[in-house]
Amino acid sequence: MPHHLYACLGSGNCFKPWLAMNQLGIPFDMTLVDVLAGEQKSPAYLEINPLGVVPFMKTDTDASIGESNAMLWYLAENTALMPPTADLRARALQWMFFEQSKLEPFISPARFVTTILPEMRAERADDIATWQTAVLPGLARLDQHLSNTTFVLPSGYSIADIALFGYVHVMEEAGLALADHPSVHRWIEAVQQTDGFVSLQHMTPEYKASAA
Ligand SMILES: N[C@@H](CCC(=O)N[C@@H](CS)C(=O)NCC(=O)O)C(=O)O
Repeated sequence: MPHHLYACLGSGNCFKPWLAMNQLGIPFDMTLVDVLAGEQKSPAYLEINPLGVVPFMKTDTDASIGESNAMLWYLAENTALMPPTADLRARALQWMFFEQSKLEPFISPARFVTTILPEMRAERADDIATWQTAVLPGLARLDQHLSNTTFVLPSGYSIADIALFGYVHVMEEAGLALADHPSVHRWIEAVQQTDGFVSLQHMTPEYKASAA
């Protein structure tokens, strides 16, 4: 059995392992979990992932992996997406933890109530403003870092880029101005030019890595 990804449409976290498997040419199956309908808390899904979130992965050896960035780490083993030295791997992890602590917790909810459920925008206006402000130091740090490097690590495109790309590339859907972060903007375009890149809009169960 190939790897199996449980995911919901439009999610930056789900997009990360999906993109990595596509770019690596790894065959996989995907099951949609309808988060808007609460399917991630259904007894059937909780049997699969007791934490009740997506993404979740069952590997071809039946291992269970939660956390999008852990999936990236697993998938990148022995591939060009894994940085080649111990210090570069540690720096990849540094940026992947940074993504989960300084960027994703703010961009993801702001995007959710701004773009995915826009009917919530008015009632969550204060929260949106708080998230948009809270993410700015992280975006400024990333922009500064990317001002003198093509990709996050000097060794080239890696899982650190994919982890950051998941939510940073949709920052405008969270009401954040990409134009204020010119190096991030340039880096987004560089990621989109990498071999086998497929956009988030293509993330459906029908789209298969083997068809890329
Ligand atoms: N840190 C986790 C975040 C997982 C997460 O919060 N997923 C969201 C969708 S992007 C979810 O399942 N939300 C539904 C819920 O929390 O009930 C990761 O990177 O995989």
